Amino acid sequence: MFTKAIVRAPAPTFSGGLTSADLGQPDYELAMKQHEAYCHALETCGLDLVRVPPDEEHPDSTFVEDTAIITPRGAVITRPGAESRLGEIDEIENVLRRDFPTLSAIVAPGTVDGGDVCQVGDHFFIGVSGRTNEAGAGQLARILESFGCSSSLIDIRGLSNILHLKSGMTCLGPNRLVVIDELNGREEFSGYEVVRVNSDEEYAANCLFINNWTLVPAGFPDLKRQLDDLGHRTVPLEMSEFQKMDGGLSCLSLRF
Ligand code: CIR
Repeated sequence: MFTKAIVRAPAPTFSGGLTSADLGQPDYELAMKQHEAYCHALETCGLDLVRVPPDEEHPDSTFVEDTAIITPRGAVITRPGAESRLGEIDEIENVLRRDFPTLSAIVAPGTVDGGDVCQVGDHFFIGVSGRTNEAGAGQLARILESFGCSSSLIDIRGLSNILHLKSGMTCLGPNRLVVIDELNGREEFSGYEVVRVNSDEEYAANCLFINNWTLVPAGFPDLKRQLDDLGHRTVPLEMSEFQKMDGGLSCLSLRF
């Protein structure tokens, strides 16, 4: 069970962040409303929120997930793969120190974005991507091993449609994965029950399982129906303004 989440509202500079989505400029006021609804949903799931002040100098800083990996056995400060995001870790490190007196860290030349790290019980899938390099993935694998956790690397560098591993897959409970077609069939996922995401609903692969609630982006009825049929308590959330900046549901919080 998760009890807390770190969140950071978008800064007024939000629209200046990195994006490849080609969906137009985000509306800042609407992004703030969507973020507040997201925070409210996390509270409904039973989480206490740690609200970090917005950071105007880092337009992507609302995507806090990329700055740390948190496990029950320890936390790791990442080293984000985009240079413009490197400075985001300082404030998150200060906040995490309150709960994790000992923090591990990814160091140069390694880079890791938290969006590339998918936890399934004691196992972690680590995406090697345009943001997470092999050096960073290797460092993270060794740190996780020291926590008693296993990991496997999944190379997504050939997939142009996803930024991070978790843009294309999610873990929903002990044995269930939600996976886009391009990632389906990988041998790393054998042994898991796989829910397939329709090719026209790929964005919905980034959903979020918290304390028996399943947050899903609004507007993707096929995946919602599949999850409802499997007994998930789904909560649709409007995410349009974050989608414009390549961000999904998991990116907006660090849960522990
Ligand atoms: C970026 O390109 O870094 C941000 N605009 C989006 C980050 C999304 N984060 C995530 O998927 N974990």
